[in-house]
Formats: sequence, C-alpha cells, structure tokens
Amino acid sequence: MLDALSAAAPSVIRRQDYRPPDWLVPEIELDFTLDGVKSRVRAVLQVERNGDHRRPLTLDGDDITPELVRVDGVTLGGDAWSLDDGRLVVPLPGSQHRVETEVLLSPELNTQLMGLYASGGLLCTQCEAEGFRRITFFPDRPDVLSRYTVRMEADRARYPVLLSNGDPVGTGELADGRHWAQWHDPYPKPSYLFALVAGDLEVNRSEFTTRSGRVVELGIWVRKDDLPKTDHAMAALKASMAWDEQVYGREYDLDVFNIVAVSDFNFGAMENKGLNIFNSRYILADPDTATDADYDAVAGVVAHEYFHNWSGNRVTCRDWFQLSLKEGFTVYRDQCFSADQGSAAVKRIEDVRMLRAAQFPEDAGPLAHPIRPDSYIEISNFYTATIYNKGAEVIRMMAVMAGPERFRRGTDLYFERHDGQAATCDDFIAAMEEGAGLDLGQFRRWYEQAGTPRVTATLTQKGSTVSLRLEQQLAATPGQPDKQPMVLPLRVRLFNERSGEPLGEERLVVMTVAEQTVVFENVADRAVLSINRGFSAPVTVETNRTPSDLAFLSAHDDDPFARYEAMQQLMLDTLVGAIAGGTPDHAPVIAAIRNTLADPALDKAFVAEAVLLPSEGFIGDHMLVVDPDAIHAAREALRREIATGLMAEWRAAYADCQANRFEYSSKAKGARRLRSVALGYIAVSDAPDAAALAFGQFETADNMTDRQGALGTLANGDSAERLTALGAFYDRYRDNALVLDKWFSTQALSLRDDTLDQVIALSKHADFTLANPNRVRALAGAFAVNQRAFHTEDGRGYAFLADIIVALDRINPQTAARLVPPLGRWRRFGEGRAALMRQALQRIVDTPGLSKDVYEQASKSLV
Ligand code: B3K
Ligand code: ZN
Repeated sequence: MLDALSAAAPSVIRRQDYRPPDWLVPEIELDFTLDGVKSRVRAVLQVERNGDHRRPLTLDGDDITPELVRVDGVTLGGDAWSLDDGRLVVPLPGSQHRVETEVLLSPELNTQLMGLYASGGLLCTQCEAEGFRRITFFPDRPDVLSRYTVRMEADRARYPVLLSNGDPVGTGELADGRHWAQWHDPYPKPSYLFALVAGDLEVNRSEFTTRSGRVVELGIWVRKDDLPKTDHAMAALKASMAWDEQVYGREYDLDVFNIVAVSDFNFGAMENKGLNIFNSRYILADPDTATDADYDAVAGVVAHEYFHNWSGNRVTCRDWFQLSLKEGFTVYRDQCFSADQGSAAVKRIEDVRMLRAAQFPEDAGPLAHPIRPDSYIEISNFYTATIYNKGAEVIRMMAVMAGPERFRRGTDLYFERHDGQAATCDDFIAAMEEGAGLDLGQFRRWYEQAGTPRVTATLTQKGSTVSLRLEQQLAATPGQPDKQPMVLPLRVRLFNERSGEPLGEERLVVMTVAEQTVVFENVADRAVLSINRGFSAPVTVETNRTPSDLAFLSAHDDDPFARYEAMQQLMLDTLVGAIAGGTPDHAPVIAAIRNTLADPALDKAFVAEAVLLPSEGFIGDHMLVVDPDAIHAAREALRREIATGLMAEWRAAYADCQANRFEYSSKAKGARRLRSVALGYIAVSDAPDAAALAFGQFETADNMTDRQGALGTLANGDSAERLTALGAFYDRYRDNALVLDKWFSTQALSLRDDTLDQVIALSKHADFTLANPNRVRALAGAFAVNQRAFHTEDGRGYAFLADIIVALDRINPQTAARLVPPLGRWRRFGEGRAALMRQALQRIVDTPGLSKDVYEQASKSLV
C-alpha cells in the first residue's frame, strides 16, 4: 500500500530503461515448512555476477523480512545487508556465491491472493507477475531463469498432497504426523512460473503419450466433491496436447502435468511450469452446474494454459513490456484450437464480439496503450484486452499475410531460436520475417501505436470498372498525438447483386498508406462489397453500403463472419438512425432475420448469433455521446417488433430446438443457444404464455444452459415467475459458489428498471463477499457492463462501484483495480454523467492508503 506521501507519485517503470540483470541465479533450492498461520521459507540461491560491475546483489522483496541472511555458509550481521524499499541489498566480493535467506509468511492473512495464500483450506501460490517476491527474496524479473528444487514439509492430515513444478523426486514421513515431498524442475524458468500447492485434494488421473512416445501422467486435483466435474477439463487437456503437436509441432516435455483448481483466484488460471493453477470456474463442469459457454471456456482456458508451456514457458518474456509476446500469441493459439474443436465461424464471431466489447473501448479511452506498452506503474494493470485480445489479432494478421505453411515456418524458427530464452516481441517479428518470408518493417507499428484504426471504404462503379477507395485514420491516444499509417490486411470480395454469386476471387488487400484505391475490372453487374472478411484486421470499417446491400450480404455472403457482420451492421444502422431521431424502418432487419431463420444450410449456433441485436454497450460505442436510456428504448422497440413480427418463426424455432436429453455436442449446443434466443424474443413480445413457457423450461431443464437461459429471460421481466425462479435457483444452488455467482450476475445484468436497487441490495446479501474475486466480478463486474443500470442519471451506480473499489482495495488491490475502467469512460457521456463519473474517480484517488494498482487506473482515468 502507498503511504500518504508516495501516493502522489508512485514510480513509473519505462521500457527504454531495460538493463540486463546484475546477477543471475542458475540454481535455487526452496525449503517450505508449510502452515496456514505461519510458514517458513528457506531459500538457497547460487548467484553469479552478470558482466563486469561492482554493484551489490539486490533481491526483490514485498512485505517480507529476512529472519536470516547467510553467504557461503556464514551468517551475516545486520550491518552486512540492508533493506531498500523492500529489497534486500547484499554487497558481495566475488563473482559466484551461495546466498541463503529465511522468511516467515502468514498465508491465511494474505487477502491479496498474490504470493503464498490460503484458499478453502488449501495453500497455494500465485506469482505472475511479481508475487514471488512476497514468498522469498529473489531477482523477481522474467529474464532471470533458474533451475528449481523445492522441498515442502507439512502436517499430513491437513495437507496430504504436496505439489510443485517439474517432476516429483522424493517423499517421506516425519515425526508428529508430518511428511515431506521434493520436486525438481529441470527446465530453467523465471520466478513468475514457480508454484506450489498443499492440501487435501483428490485427483482425476489419466495419461497422454506424446508423438515421440513419452508417457505423461496427467492429474487434475480438486476437492473430493468436485471430482466428478473434471472429465471435460481432462478431455480438453488431452485434445490440447495433441493439437499443439499437430499444428505447431510442440510436444510436452516433463513426465507429469498437474492442474489444481482453487476457489479464490484473481483471474482465470496460471501456467506455472508443470503445475497449472486454475480458478475453479475454468475447470469444473457438469451439465447440472455449467452452461455450454462455461464448457467452452473451460476447454479454452485449459488449452491456453497448456499452450503456454511453449509460448511463455520454454520461450518466456525478457521483461513485462513484452507481455503480449506470450499472451497475444497464446490467445491466438487457443482461439484456433477452439475453432478447430467446434464451429469456427461461431468462435470467430464470439472472439470479435469480445474484442469489440472489451478492447475497442479500452483503445478509445484514457487507459489506451499499445500491445507493447512504453511505461507502467503497476504491471498487474496491463493484463488487458489490448495485450491479450488485440495482441492475438496482431498475430492473426501475420498468419493471414503469411498463409498457414509460411506462418508455421515462422513459429518453428521462433521456438527453435529462442528455446530456453527470455525473448522480446521484436524477436518474434524477426523470426516471422525470416521464417515466413514477410517484410514486417511497417507492420511493427502495431506494437507501437495504440488505438483502433478506422477504415472508410467507398465503392463506386462506372460501367464495368469498380473502384474501391480506402482511407485509414488512427485517432490520437494518451501520449500519442500523431499517428502513422498502419498495415491493414483486408480480405475483400465483390458479389453480384443480381445473381447473388461472387464476382471473382477473394483478394487480400494489404493497405499500407493513408489512402489507396483498388480497381476491379470487367465487372458486368452491380457489385456489392464484402470487406474485412473473417475480421482479417482489428479495425472499424465504414462503407457506403445501403441497407439493401447489407440485407443482401446477410443472405449471400460466403464468408460466415461477413454474413453475420452485415446483419449486425444493418441492425446497428437502424438503431443509430432511430436514436438520432429518424423514423425507424424496422422492416429490412425483420426481413433479414426471417431469411436467416429460414435458411436450412445454416447451423443453429450461427443463426442464434446472427439474429441477436447488438448489445446496448456496442450501440453506445457508435454514438458521439452515449445516451443509455435512448439506446435502451430504441433497442427494446426493435426487439419487440422482431418478436411480434416473427412470432410464428420464434415459436417454430423454439419447438424445433426442443431437446429431449442433454448432450454435449456442437449440434445440441447450437440448438440450446437458438432455443434461448427464441425464448427471449417470445418473452419480449408480451405473449401471455411467455412467462409460463420460460418457467416451464426453467423447471424441467436437465442442464444449466437451459435453466440459466430461462432464468435470464424471467429476470428481465415483471412476471410473478421471476421471483419464484430466482428463489428456487438460490435454494437449489446456495452451496455451490460457482452457480451462486450466476444467480448474482443474472440479476446484475437484468434489463429491468430497478436493477441498480437490486444490485445494491444484493451487495448486502449474506452470500456476497469481497474476499472472493469471482463473487465480486459476478455482482459488481457484471453490473458495470450493464450500460443502462450502471449509468442511471443520478450517478448512484458510479458511487456504488466506487464504494466497492475503495473497500476491496484494502484487501485485494489487483481485483479492485480491474473494476475501475468503466468509470474512465466519462468522455463518452453527456456532461451530467461525465461529472458524476469524474467525481467517483476523484473520490477513489483521494482515498488515503490507496494501492498503486488502483491509483494508476483511477488517476489515469481522470485525465
Ligand atoms: N499468465 C496468467 C495471467 C497472470 C495475471 C497476473 N496478474 C494467465 C494467463 O494469461 O494464462
Ligand atoms: Zn496467458
């Protein structure tokens, strides 16, 4: 925590200041005497002076005090070492020494969930980015790679399972019911990948034989009752291992691979070498408690963490400014994995929706930063949608430009050249240039410039010549007033309006300048433009296409993403027009939805995505000044017309998607999704039987997707069934934390007029707690993305969120800081709301004892 003085100016870390480490630590031995109240950590570091200098050994530390410092077997007096802002400074005479320290930790008092902490009776660790320094004194930076040997000792009854990185090398019994285990990880790794877990866990065991014949023992460790919910994660793990061999030629490299699920976790999961630690919501899944979206998320996160074994662990990051090197690339890899497992089109739609919901606003706001930032105060604040999701889009663009074979040559070269190293984004680009044969000179700007490029595409036709005029613009972002043109790979195709057939092949137009014209000759009929197909570049595109062009593409485009996009654009244009005061013409949207519902060639999952209206937040992103009430009114009006205008179709779709028994397959998932979407439309029509229909689905569902789908529909309405269903859901799942999170978030996301009051009441509910990050996100996180509820004109939503942030900051700064960005969007709103949002931010900044995490986010948001 910051004291009152330093709160004004916490120090800024700059990328340009990077210097290689003064000391290296090739070997480390850690000896843990574990206990929830008091754990002792003894560390033995073999240190080596790096280069010709006289600087002392400086070991990072955070909230720890040395009980002992010993160099080459000699205990040092207090005058032979010093503490400098938490760091242990030891002048050393030679170039190699053995440095030993001891510290005491209190895991049960560690509410930050960084370092060694207790969660539901378990002891576990989280080190990325800078948690290792809360466990022991160490040069806690990713370019110091060490071989770890870890010994743990604990009470056998309370902590029968003792896990760490690498392979197990020994176990034994001790006096007084205690026992020990030792692990060794042969792969040098940075400290952020260290992990241990101690606790009473059961294991789901399996094995995987790699393509070179290595048998790997797999284990998913959970609390006993959760064991039946681990099969889906295990299947996903094996599929990921096989996929990385097939697609990237990457094989697993240890004899064991363990995953542990914990209930209290600051984010999704962590890729510690050989010992992934997961937020339980990304491991546990069974039909009764997990939705299809949860199943998909489990598989996606299991894959993501597994893929880090190469993109992150074998090749790690030189410094934290390079974070997107591992995260952008690994997100790209997990996206492709998930696309290969099910419907690639729907996966792309989901990924783009996520990018637009989370990353585009970030790029357009006060916290905008390039995928390789230039400075930070607290690195935890940079685990953002920009680093992760835009970072993945940047890798995807390279893959689009290179094509699959050349892209693979680039990644092969990258892995081969940098195996065992701490690399930079430039290293990746250089390997891609050489391996894939791409010139990425100008493309590097994607790593330097923040902001979402805006492309204006104007199609004109004279006789048989079609000209596509392209212009790109990149708005100023904090610290970057002037921008240079970006490289934008745009997949483009023309369609014949008369026949519905494509006019020629798809072209990859790689735009490199501010303005450019592409000419298509010999075009016999009127052409309709399909552009940025597959969302080949992470940009916004404005075109001169008419509503009828968009309706045409929504029916004829052969690229599923472009087809979806045309429909969304049509809906968006209709809504934005209505909000601007025009008389809305809903007919083209209704006709396009009717067509889509009637097309037998489309799979149901795609149809469900295509017929959904853009979210209120997304509509707001397309307005000069966001007016949450007008957006809500216009969207609800269109929703009702779509509902009543197509009532027969919704009823038919609902009946057609009626499932008999739960099955987890792409087809069954698609049917459930479309069924819930249809139910939503039926309900909004005010059909007299709508609530009963939803309640019937709620009561008879044999799976959580249908149950929660019905609950969500009821929660948006005013029926008597709403409270009955919420009550029944609570009673049934009150002991299951992950499902109870859904109960909170469903209410926080409700479109009802009184959602803010409900959320405030729920924050006083006996089951609400700031101690569990999932619960906080379920209520406060969900509420903050519910545009209308959060942005009530009186500012009570802002005050509520600020209260939560301030209270949470005292115990868990990292999770508190992640709640700040919605308040930072004040420039997008009218004066009244903007002033109230700023007031809430100012109150946060003025709070005495604020963490640097929250300080950075809130103070930057005010600018
Ligand atoms: N690398 C971790 C994220 C760590 C977040 C630290 N604040 C999980 C992941 O991206 O795979
Ligand atoms: Zn990751």
